[in-house]
Amino acid sequence: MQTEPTSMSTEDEDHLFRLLRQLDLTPAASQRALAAAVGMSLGRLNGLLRAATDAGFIEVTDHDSTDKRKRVAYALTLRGGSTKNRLTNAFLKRKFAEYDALHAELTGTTSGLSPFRHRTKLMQNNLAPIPELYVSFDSSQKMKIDAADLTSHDLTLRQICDLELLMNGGFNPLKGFLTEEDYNGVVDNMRLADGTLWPMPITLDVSKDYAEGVEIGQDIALRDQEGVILGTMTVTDKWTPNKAKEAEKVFGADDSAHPAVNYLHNTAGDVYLGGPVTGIQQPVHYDFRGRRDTPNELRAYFRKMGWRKVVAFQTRNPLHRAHQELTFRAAKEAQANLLIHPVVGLTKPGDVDHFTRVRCYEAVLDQYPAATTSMSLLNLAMRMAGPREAVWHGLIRKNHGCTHFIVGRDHAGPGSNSQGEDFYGPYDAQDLFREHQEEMGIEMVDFKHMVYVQERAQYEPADEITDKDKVTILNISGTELRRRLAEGLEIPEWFSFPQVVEQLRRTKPARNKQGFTVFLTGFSGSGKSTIANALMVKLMEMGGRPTTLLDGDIVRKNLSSELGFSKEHRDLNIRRIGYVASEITKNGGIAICAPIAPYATTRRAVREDIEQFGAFIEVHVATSIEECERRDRKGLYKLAREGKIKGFTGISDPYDVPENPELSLETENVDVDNCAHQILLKLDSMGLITG
Ligand code: PPS
Repeated sequence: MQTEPTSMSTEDEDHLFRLLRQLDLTPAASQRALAAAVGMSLGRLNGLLRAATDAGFIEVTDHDSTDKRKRVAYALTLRGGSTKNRLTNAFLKRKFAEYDALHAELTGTTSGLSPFRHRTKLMQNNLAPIPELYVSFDSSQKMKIDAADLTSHDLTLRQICDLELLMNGGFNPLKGFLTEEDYNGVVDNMRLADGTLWPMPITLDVSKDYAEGVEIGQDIALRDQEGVILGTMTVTDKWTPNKAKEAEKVFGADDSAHPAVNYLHNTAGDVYLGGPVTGIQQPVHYDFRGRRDTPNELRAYFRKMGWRKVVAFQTRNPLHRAHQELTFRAAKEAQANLLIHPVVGLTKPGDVDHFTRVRCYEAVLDQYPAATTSMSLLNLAMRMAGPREAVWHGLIRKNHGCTHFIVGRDHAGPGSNSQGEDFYGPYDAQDLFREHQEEMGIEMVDFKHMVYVQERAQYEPADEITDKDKVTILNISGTELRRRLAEGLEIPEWFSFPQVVEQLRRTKPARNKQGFTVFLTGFSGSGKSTIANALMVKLMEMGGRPTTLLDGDIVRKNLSSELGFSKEHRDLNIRRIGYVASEITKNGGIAICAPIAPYATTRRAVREDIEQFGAFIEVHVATSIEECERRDRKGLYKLAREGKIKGFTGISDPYDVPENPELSLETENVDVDNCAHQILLKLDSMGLITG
């Protein structure tokens, strides 16, 4: 039976800590070896083992060994694992206080060392290992099995990123998802309950239903999207947050134009759970494995290379020449080595995907002197919180062993709010960082906007150019770059490296090589199928891209044969068409769809699905209902009027006329060939076809 441990003396806590740590390392050691390792008599050890078993920290199992003294093995339970982590921190804190007191006695000053850090005398602050939340490999194997009995929580993509950085020390000093008290402190004044600076709420959001099934004190298993267990959490807090307040305080406005506010209101669960985490294993990454490093791996690398000062560059974009110049200057200014530290977790919706970006970074890395620069990928889920985000990024980089951090113009900016204005001022992030950098223990290298000065053929900070009226200043904005890529236009060498442009063009070919979807909508008998067929033949005559026709009737036969014409079924039918069209578009083909698609909201959803990958051209085949009924090719209107077909579009079921289609076709006095030709002209004007 498990008994709650009563309050323990410091000495008991130290003994328990030593015992749990030792059992985590050598679960099958003999009792004699164990007693020697933890520095106590066999009698005392036996008493402690019994107490730890009663408290549910360890389990004793028979062990198959020829050596009599090794017939039992001890394994940490889930509870033992989290207790070990808690006691480790308490132990370190106490030892540090003792050290600091001794230091003060000898020198008359405090040591200035922070309490939660492991340190070895000869190691520099930023190079010594930092605490992780993982248990040993042996314990993790056992915990994986024990956790089968726990309630599971399937982590979202954002939570997986957060958990990885919690477990590997990237979010040090956090030891788990925030408790309510810590959360309130972070939201209100960027501080945990104990006063430590921490600007970003790292919370485990869950649905109301899930939260109802979880009790305070319960351990839950944290699993990735394939069900693999990554860690456990002891739930100490459960509360319903005030999301509007969180949005105002953390992101500056409760405005859903901000991607993180949108996430908060429309994706995140309504209830937050908090509590300490015990790490079992890191999330698996199949891509760029050699380029991913934990904080301790990077610290070890810096130690090995003898890098004492390291300046980190955070980015979520491909690197162009301006970035290279900026990072060179930063390294020179800080007299430090350079770490390119791009985010590959979650960035701003619409960003260049991380696969392409990493290929771009790898191409640019050759442009840096190898001995001075390194690159590592950070699996962070960004929030685009500008100033607070900059401070958060700084703390994360400090945990990764960096001494300096570059903050440029509009750091982690989310773009414009719903009034079309920027959420934050361009240098707000630098101001907030500056205010806190001493306390953070990482120095900012601030940069103003870099522009190209043609006459001097070099990049310079915009505010340092004193002869602005005598020189030609060149700059290509992000929007302009996207336009040039989309239209296959030249991207000058002064702006980027040819290898980077090549990678970007591979992922986003010019519009006339990208896939797209033509989506014809209109009443039954309006002429959608006939026009769609003519268009397909014309596109096939031109050649170049595979073309697929997803006509209403064809789809209903091959893809949606079980569906009828209720609103629910029509929506499902259109979403299926949208899914297939988005796959075709993604893979560079042309999809021509011709369903009635009577509801505007469903058409909008399909548009959003497709526009991630290529253009969506909505064509309203605007034949009037009277004309369709007059034609009545299939005799269905007659049956609908007689009430023999229920819910017939235009007769007894609604049709939302498209408000802003890319093209509207009058068909009543125009032949099919001309209608198809009008679509071709539209495609040409959008740069989707040539000639
Ligand atoms: S929807 O609403 O977009 O899912 O409809 P769709 O799949 O395009 O419909 C294809 C054809 O089904 C016939 N039909 C009906 N249409 C509308 N309402 C009702 N109740 C109905 N029942 C059968 C109709 O011939 C559609 O014809 P076309 O000419 O292909 O649009």
